[in-house]
Amino acid sequence: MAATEEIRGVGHSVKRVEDARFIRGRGQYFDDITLPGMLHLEFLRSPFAHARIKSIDASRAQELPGVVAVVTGELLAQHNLAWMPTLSGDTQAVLATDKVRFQGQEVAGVVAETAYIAKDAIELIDVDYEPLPAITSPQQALAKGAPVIRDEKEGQTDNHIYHWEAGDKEATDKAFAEADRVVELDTFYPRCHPAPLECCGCVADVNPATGKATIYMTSQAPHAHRTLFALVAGLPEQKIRIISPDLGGGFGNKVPIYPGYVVATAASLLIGRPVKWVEDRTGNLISTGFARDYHMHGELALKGEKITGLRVRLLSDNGAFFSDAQPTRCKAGLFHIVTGSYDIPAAHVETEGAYTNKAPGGVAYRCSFRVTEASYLIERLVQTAAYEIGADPAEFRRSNFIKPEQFPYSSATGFEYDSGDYGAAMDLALEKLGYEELRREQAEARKEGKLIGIGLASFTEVVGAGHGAEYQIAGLRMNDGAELRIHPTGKAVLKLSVKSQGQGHETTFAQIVAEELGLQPEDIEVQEGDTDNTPYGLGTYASRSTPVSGAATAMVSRRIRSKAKKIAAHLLEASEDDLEWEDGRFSVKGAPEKSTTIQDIAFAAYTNVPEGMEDGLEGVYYYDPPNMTYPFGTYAVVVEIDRGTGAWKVRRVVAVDDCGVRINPMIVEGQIMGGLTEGFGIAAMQLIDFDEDGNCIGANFMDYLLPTAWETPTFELGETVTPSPHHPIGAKGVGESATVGSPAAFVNAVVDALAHAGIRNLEMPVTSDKVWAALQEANLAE
Ligand code: MCN
Ligand code: CUN
Repeated sequence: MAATEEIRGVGHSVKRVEDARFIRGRGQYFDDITLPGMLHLEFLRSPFAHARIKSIDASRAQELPGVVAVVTGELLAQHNLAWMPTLSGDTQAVLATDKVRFQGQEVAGVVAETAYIAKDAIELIDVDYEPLPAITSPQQALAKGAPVIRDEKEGQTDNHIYHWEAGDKEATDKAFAEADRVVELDTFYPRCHPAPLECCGCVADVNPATGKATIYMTSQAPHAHRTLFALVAGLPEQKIRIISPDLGGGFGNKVPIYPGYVVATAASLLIGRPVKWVEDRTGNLISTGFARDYHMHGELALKGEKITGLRVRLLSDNGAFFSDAQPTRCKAGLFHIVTGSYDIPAAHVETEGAYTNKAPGGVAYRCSFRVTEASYLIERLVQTAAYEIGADPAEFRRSNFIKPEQFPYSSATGFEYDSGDYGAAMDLALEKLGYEELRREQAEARKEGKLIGIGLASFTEVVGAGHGAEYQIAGLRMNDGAELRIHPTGKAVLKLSVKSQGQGHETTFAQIVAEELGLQPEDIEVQEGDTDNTPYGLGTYASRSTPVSGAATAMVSRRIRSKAKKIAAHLLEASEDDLEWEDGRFSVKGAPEKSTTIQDIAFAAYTNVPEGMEDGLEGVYYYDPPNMTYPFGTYAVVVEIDRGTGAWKVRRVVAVDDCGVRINPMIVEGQIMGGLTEGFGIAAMQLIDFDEDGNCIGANFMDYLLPTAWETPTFELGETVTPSPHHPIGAKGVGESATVGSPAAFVNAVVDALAHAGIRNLEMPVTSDKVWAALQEANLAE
């Protein structure tokens, strides 16, 4: 019986159960779904970044055999669907009506019997455009006399979106006035794109007889999407069923609602047949949620080796529609951790957002609401400060870290860090790296004309939104549910509101139940993604599944355990107070032979409950976290620079992460390696750029470079464990940590190789030509 075998609960590297179907090609993605009578949707996209639409003539397309309908903005407008609300209270065009506002924007959709016919028909649509000047930077956007991109918005007379600030301006000004030194850094976190292997898409099936809309879609947040569909389209919520099947990666790209989902659903509703939309790679790269595009200016006030103040000015390029997924309290999530791992008494941050003629987006890509940018800025700034005062970057960090006894720590911008031991994580990283020895080697090498750089990042992240009273998206509190049913034979089904895109939820969430109830993980099936069959919750992003839904899972298991205890007392004819719980069984204190297993209890729950008790062993729990969780770590990177070409090679990467208690250490390490690969890609090569006409450069994988196995360095991992005090099992989220923390470590490493010659900054992606220019500037080129 199970109880004699070790329970593979929290802390076990259980193999990923989902891989059994993935590696056999038996996953089911939305594109695997074919329904009878299904039609195909393709989009005509704008060739211009900014142009007025004078007319659209779709008659030739309409006549092509096999074309069922051409959907234009004008048609959608008749149903009040030409515009949709964004997650941050702006509006976004579903299909362009008056103007196109970025290259690649959806102008019309063709619905046809096959995708090939639909694509051919796209070519037959004649659009008469009047090109307008394109705005490709927020500086241009905010300049006097700039053409107004959002001229359709009432009262919008410029391209400015918001001004937010956080912290104490007066205290910060005082800290700077009293500083003995001020260190500054201007840097730009360029636009990049999550580029999941599977692009976005859906199959929308509105049944004309029942009125039920079943939408199979690439969604990281199926419940939130269903509610938004109900609000936007006016469909009754119980008549909408979102099914998010297996996803081929998301990385934040599948959080927003895109025109494709809306047009496919509207088309299915109007035509009465299922409609499939499959986005192609270029469509994905040029029109869906990009990330970053953030101009940052940071200043540190120093007194000796102590940081006494931080001042930050930000300028954000939000593209043509402001569509950040924006929880209320968060504003710019950057505010949460802009002071990083450091005890900085005064801070003040101001941020401006601007519209440009670029695709909307802004938050997504393995970050949590701009914390990636915050982490990058502070980790680049502290390194700069260390050079300026002639301190060792590691020691400088150490003397400014928040100390373990200061937790829970209130930051200067008003957030409470739950727990941390930054020194321990850094010590372990330095030890693994052999830091002292490497510094000696670096100095020796320099004498021989060789350039070695050592870069650190001691990041703090914030994940797990997050306290429903303060964190809401589109008015919805950011909570998550877990529903657990134990069947008579002691096997269980766990249903979750979150949605894995590859993170291994089916394995790890079963382990949480295993830990709490003493069932083996293989006896627990985890289900996600179907809104008709899972409890409500806001979904998977911002590494919130473990902090929120993971907590709900632990809590619902405990709720069930307390009912199980009552049943056990009945079965053992003992008082509840005399029972002990261990490894899946209750036994009578002092009489261990008198015991009953969770499996026996499950059977009794349906056959032999105490009088007056309701049958069954199941429950649902909606978890509202009391606070966010703050994972952290230190990443260390060693690089060598080729003085002849500016090429840089990564010699080593040491990554020490602390995400509290690790549920599945193997999966956590997989998350970290994946995240480090993306951090490396962003630092070294991933760039979505635009020419002056607003043409997107980076619209395919020839131009938008992702690291392959060839370029990706080897990672050496380490861990420390500082549990979250407010999470039921002490876990913090980890999915994004490595992408948040590592870009600064890579860039710091390259800068470090040149720092002795006065180089302080290189902009991402740090390509060889930029390093070559720096080598020239520093008289180090060979
Ligand atoms: N985990 C654990 N112990 C912890 C923390 C996490 O064992 N202390 C496990 C979890 O149980 C889960 C995985 O690690 O199986 C990630 O958990 P978590 O940190 O809670 O993050 P989420 O599940 O909410 O995933 C979201 C996060 C985000 S926001 C992006 S973006 C991202 C990421 O995960 N996208 C990914 N990792 C990804 N990994 C894959 N393969 N594909 C993506 O699209
Ligand atoms: Cu910011 S990307 Mo993840 O939160 O889905």
